[in-house]
Amino acid sequence: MSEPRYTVYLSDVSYFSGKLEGALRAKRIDYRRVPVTPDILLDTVLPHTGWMKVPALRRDDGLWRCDTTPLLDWLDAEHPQRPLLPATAGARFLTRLIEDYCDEWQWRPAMLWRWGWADNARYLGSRLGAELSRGTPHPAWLTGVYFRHRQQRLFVRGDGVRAANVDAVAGRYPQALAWLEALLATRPYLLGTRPSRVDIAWFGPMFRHYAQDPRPAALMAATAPRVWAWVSRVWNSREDDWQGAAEGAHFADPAWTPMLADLGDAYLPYLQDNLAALAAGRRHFSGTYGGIHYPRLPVVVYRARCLLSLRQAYAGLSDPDRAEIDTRLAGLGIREGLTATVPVVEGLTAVDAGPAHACAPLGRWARLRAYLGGTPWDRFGQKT
Ligand SMILES: N[C@@H](CCC(=O)N[C@@H](CS)C(=O)NCC(=O)O)C(=O)O
Repeated sequence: MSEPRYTVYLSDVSYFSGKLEGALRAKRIDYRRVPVTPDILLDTVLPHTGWMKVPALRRDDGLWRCDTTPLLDWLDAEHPQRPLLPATAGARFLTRLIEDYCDEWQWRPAMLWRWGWADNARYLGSRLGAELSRGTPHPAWLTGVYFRHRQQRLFVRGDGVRAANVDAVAGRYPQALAWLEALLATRPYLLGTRPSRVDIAWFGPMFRHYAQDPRPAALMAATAPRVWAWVSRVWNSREDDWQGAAEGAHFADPAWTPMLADLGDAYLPYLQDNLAALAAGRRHFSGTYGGIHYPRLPVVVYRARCLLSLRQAYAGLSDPDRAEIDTRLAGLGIREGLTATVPVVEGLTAVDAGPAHACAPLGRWARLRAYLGGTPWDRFGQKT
């Protein structure tokens, strides 16, 4: 049997690794799985991609790709026979918006549900500890305790979650379940009869976090059986899904409206404030988004780049496509969020569609710092 063309470096607990694997499986592309260890991250992934992040994909000719959104665009162009992106420009644009929202705005509640309760956090800490102690002299339990605290410090408290807003932030998950339950009442996949990028976008939070972490999984099974079944359907999607005519994209369905309304009401204002804070040279900012107050949010450079990408995608639509989108999104605050004047940040570019950036091997201390700290979240996406 020949070796698969692609090797994917991944973690079995990772949001974005699950997202990429869901897409590869839906497109029926064979790949070799390499669960990472610290040595693989430091000696293979980091030098070839510039980041201590998973997933990363290597093609058999040595080409590396990382960062799932541009990576999946590239994969659809390389393998057009089972396209995950919708055929029309308007539906592709709405897909891009929703994917960005799932990647960046659903991340906080997914991290809270994983790390915010001691029982769940202990379980995940022990899985992460086993993964990140392999090949090191550190005991798995100690590594687990270290990474549990690191994740809580960076992605829960460090991302604006406090006693005053914890219930409201946690409530974003049952809210998302209700949105998806409503959509899945009339179709097997979110845009119809075959998997699409919108399924893959929601698969990020829903698969490795919500469907597999014990606490949110129990809630999904009990309250959202259609979502529970859909998670398995995406993972188990089959050749049959691609037979027959593709149904048209269903963004016209009013069941999409509450999700799009949250995008306009909460996510885009947050992205604008993040960009404004970056332009002002700040490291933190506070704000109220979708009725929830978040104190001391970190300025995340990658998300400033996301806003530029979304603005460019909107501006790049043809006049008739933009008019159609504007009609669908009327009153939701999205057009305003994508066209408001924003400050210029010197050197800031939209999310990169090119190959991964290699970086020089690290010295001993830099290796230790990278092992313990990873790629600083707020700087992810800046060229090294
Ligand atoms: N935008 C990136 C995000 C990748 C990412 O954040 N991956 C997480 C795992 S889900 C990671 O590797 N985190 C390492 C860390 O926190 O240091 C993508 O879409 O691939």
